[in-house]
Amino acid sequence: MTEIKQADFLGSWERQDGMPHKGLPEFAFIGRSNVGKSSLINMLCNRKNMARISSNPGKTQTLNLFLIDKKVQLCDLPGYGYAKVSKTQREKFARMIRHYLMERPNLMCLFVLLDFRIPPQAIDMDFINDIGGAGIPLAIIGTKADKLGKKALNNSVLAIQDEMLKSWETLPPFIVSSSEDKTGKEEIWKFIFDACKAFKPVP
Ligand SMILES: Nc1nc2c(ncn2[C@@H]2O[C@H](COP(=O)(O)OP(=O)(O)OP(=O)(O)O)[C@@H](O)[C@H]2O)c(=O)[nH]1
Ligand SMILES: [Mg+2]
Repeated sequence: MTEIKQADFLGSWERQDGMPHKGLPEFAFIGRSNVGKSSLINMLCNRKNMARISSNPGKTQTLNLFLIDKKVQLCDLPGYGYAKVSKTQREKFARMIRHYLMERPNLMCLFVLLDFRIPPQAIDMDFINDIGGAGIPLAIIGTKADKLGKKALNNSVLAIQDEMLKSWETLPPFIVSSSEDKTGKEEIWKFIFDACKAFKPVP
């Protein structure tokens, strides 16, 4: 059982350059606005509102960094594709995210979150293909599993995997989660700590 003893909010940044990494491995969370990124980080850290959440999409607007038990960093990213923010703002977020993903020296894996209640969207697949194509290690986390029954959940998993197999030969790791009932918590921490074994400290 992985229990987190300490989770600290390190701060918010608009650019990767100034973000501390303390020579520690980092894992980032991305996905469409409202998919549940901030909620998932809180669930993983046993916190209620460490990463700020909102039922209004577009809540997270900066790169937010958390230090876990002084050995791993988690980064909460702004959502992509939220129609209600201006085009200029969306482009700013896209640049911020891309720069972070391309330049972050200690990034071990990007978790791409997909809402199980919504069929795979072109914007998600385009993002996954783009980032995967750029060689950034990624894993998929399906969110809000508590909202679906067993059969619907199964169908949703299959629909996502079918969509991904259109452009991927082998599927990236796939984890089912719910921040509501803590489904996936153990599996995600296990994934993180296993991946950390391959971390080579960066200067
Ligand atoms: N039922 C259920 N609701 C969830 C779950 N995760 C998140 N939510 C709800 O979904 C809404 C959005 O959650 P956030 O965690 O703020 O989503 P986000 O992806 O960080 O959104 P942005 O920061 O706006 O990009 C909130 O109303 C949450 O309470 C879940 O696992 N189950
Ligand atoms: Mg958020």
